[in-house]
Amino acid sequence: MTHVALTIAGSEATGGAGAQTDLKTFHQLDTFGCAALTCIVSMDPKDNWNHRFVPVEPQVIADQIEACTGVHDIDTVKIGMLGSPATIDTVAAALAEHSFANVVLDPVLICKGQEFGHALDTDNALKEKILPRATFVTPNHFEALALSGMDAIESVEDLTEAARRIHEAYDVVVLAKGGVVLEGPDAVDVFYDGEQTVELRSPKTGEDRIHGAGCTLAAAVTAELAKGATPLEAARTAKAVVDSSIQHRQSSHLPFDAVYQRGYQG
Ligand code: PXL
Repeated sequence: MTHVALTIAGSEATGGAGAQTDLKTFHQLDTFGCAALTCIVSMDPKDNWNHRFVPVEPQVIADQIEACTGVHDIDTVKIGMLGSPATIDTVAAALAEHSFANVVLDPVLICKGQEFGHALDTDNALKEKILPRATFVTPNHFEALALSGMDAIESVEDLTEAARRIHEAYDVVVLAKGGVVLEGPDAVDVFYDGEQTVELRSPKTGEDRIHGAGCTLAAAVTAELAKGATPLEAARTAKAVVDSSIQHRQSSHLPFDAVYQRGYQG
């Protein structure tokens, strides 16, 4: 029987990030993916690809989660972009109702082209209502600063300290991503589960950010947990999936390339 993974995330129409990317990642990792959309993002070619953001009605989000959980036995979910306090309330209520074994949170506070103020709006609600229900969180550099309360993260040691603080504050497994922000030849992620600290490294493929890398990492963790992997195994596989998806990246008219999961062989 194929394992099922649910993503509760936004649609990024062009296929580079969000629920589209989550479903491709689930598929590549042999899990049956389903998706409850929280918002519709349409990047604007006439406005420097900034995000046009339309939230999905709270009741429609609840209905989608009800459909997915009614149709399938689901114990592992991924949460991506939520984008508004009303959406956060709806998703928090669904998490309370279903008590999924694994809740993987990509704490999307801001993404390429998004207005800073808009992301700040949801910041506190996410910390207050979603993070306490997460079991695994995958902050990037910016999100690790916001969630740890640290002033700067400039080294792998700082990133490790951030992962520890986030674990302590929210009792979650943390996979903190250094990405291209930390200097050095490698892209370093730090895994911390309260006992083990593990640095996951791969050579940087360039100094540019790749669209959808964060979504892919969290989705791959989700797929692996759904199949029964331990959190550390899931993190290791996810790092390899992101690496491969960056190698096989898709270029387009956007100023940045997007991940493509197709090449990952496992
Ligand atoms: O990469 C973060 C992200 C997540 N979800 C949606 C997005 C983006 C960035 O564009 O549009 C829907």
